[in-house]
Amino acid sequence: MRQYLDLIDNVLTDATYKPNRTGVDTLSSFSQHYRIDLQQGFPLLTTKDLSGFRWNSLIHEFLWYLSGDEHIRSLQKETSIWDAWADDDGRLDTAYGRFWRRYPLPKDDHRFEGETWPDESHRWCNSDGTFDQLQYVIDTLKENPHSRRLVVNAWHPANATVSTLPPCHYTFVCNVQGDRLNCHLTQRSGDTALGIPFNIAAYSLLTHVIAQETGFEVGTFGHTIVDAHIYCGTGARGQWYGDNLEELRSRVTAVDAPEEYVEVRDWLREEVPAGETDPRGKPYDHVPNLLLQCSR
Ligand code: UFP
Repeated sequence: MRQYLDLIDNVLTDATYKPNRTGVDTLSSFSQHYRIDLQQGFPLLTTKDLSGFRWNSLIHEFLWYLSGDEHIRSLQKETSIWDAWADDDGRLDTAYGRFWRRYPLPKDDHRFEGETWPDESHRWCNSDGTFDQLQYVIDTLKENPHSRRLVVNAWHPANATVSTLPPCHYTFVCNVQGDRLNCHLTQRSGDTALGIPFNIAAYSLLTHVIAQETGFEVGTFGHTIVDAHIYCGTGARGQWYGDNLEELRSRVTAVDAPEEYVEVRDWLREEVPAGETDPRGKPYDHVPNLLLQCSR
């Protein structure tokens, strides 16, 4: 996928050497942006192996986001990717789905006079004093698709100051043009070689799911990465990419093989059976249809 290869090149060209909290230094660049036309196919990169258990993890993590759970107990049965960040009971101090589906509303005595807030009986409020951003976006796409307010925000400023891993991909905006649904993701920090291929796949999947749910064709995925970096040190993280940039460069210029897309899609169709339920026991009805749509 040309856009991703250009992204890597742009990061390397524009980069500043930057130590950071992980102890493995990065080459970092500021404010990278690119767009992918999802009509051209599903952007599953082959520069990073996203097949097999990695795709399985991605799908289950994605379904966990949609469920709105704040803990990872059900997710742990499928993947260990969040284990390091959770406490012994499986609770996380920052969970994307919790903010997507259950963003905290201010308590009564924390509301200023003159401000308008939805009360508990409001259609997108949950009984636990939280707000369902994702449902708001889905309903509004059906009722008022030209709205320019279709924002889902996973960033809570106060939580972010104390969280061990505040959201990287912290806000997305849906936008309709004609009969197509576009999705724009803003990411504060992006590990271009390792994390970004997963982020692209997850948000492309999200765009497919929302488009299917609301009756639109998929459109464009737009992505802005504020700190787009490549780890370049040695040690655990450095080794993932090889210890030198030449190896990374040679890996990212190996352009995708279309057969691999097909292989992963076939695998996907088999692995996520119809009727599977989310942690609250609700069926993921959209998943099998989604897979058919992705495999067109
Ligand atoms: N990171 C990603 N994508 C993600 C995710 C993390 O690229 O979805 F959760 C990377 C970005 C960065 C690190 O290299 O993980 C998070 O560190 P920090 O919080 O210091 O930005």
